[in-house]
Amino acid sequence: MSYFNVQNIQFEGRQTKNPFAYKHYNKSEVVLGKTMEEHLRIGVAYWHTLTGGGSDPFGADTAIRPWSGYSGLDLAKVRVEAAFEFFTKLDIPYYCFHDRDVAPEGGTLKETNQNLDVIVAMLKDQMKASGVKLLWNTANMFSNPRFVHGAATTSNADVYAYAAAQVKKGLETAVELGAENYVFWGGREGYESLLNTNLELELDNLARFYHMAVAYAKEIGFTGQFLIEPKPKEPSKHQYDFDAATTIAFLQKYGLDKHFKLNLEANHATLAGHSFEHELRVARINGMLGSIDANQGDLLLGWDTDEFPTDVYSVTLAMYEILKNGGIGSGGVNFDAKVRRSSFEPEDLFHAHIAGIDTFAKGLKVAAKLIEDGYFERIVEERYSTFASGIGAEIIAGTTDFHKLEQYALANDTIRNKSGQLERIKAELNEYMFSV
Ligand code: XLS
Ligand code: NI
Ligand code: NI
Repeated sequence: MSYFNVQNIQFEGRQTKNPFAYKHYNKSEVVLGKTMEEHLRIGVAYWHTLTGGGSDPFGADTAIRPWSGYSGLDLAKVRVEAAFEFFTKLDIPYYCFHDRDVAPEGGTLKETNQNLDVIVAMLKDQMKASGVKLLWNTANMFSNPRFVHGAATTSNADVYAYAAAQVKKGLETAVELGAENYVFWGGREGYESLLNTNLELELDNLARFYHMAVAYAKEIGFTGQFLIEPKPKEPSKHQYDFDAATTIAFLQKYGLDKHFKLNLEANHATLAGHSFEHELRVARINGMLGSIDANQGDLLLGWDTDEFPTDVYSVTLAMYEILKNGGIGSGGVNFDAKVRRSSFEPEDLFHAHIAGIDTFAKGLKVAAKLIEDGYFERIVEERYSTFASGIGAEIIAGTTDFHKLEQYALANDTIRNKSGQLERIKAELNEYMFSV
């Protein structure tokens, strides 16, 4: 049985006119000592590609899918088969899911868990047969109305307990399927108004929740990496894990920083008023860069549009951060991205992933060349050269104080700044992108 009328996607290089082929992603090509497949660790997001149907707040689903026409657990089963055909045809190594993407909720928590068990058993068989692995799973604690006030930051202890039970099951699922990471994204972990919110209690409870997750992971032998995915807003008006810096400070305050890293998403960065590379840099210099959700937003729209990433410029700078991090570790490049509502045919799912994957392959190659040439390293070394000797070296060595620095400044009447030369740098960066 075949669900997609598309051949296996293979690398054909830049000359090909075949839209169902990779032009840059050559999985076995070695770049800086590792294959592209090992560098990128590409994953497909189940929710957008298998579960989502194109609805928006103003209109119904538009997507034509091979599984349209099924419902309930039957739909979930057909999706699993279609999913693995899709992953295999794309020839990518990973996928990611929320519990509720793969299996429907039942009437009670017990029934819901039973539904999940049926599907997880199928996923396990399919993973074994195909070799496709689970990059991460997570719990959807935002769609069901019970989470109206949050999950681990709810005002209702019964909901808190339900959320804990859900994550407990999620961690068991992670062990069962050999997930390499487990993600927390707190869509409803935030607040609407301070007028009725105990901000301190909610944050303390969130930390308690994470500590209990860490303890349970240890208890059941889950050795994957815990990840938190920051986002500033949507659906919450103010989300607690606002951005990388806020999340790192939270983890440090509550003694959780050794147990967690960050899963950073491009469109969440831009919603927080940052570039993607800013978020990656902040995580990297704090040893917290765990994984990425690859997508892009629209500068003309103020929400999480989750478009497939096609911006070579941004992706090159993101890949530069990942390479400087020494790689993405147990994380990967998860395409948390959806086809546009008007791209409703099944083939569009292939075009979208090919576009995103080729953009990352190109970004990887350009970033590798920049690193080989020591391009940014030279710029930065030169720009900060005043800290390499003289008074600057003393500042770095920690052998100065305000008295000494005042003495130096009083005797130094000729401060000379140099140009930052940003325009020249951008022109040269363009040349790297055109030529690699
Ligand atoms: C939503 C988030 C979500 C997480 C997983 O904006 O990106 O999809 O990646 O819960
Ligand atoms: Ni995401
Ligand atoms: Ni998102």
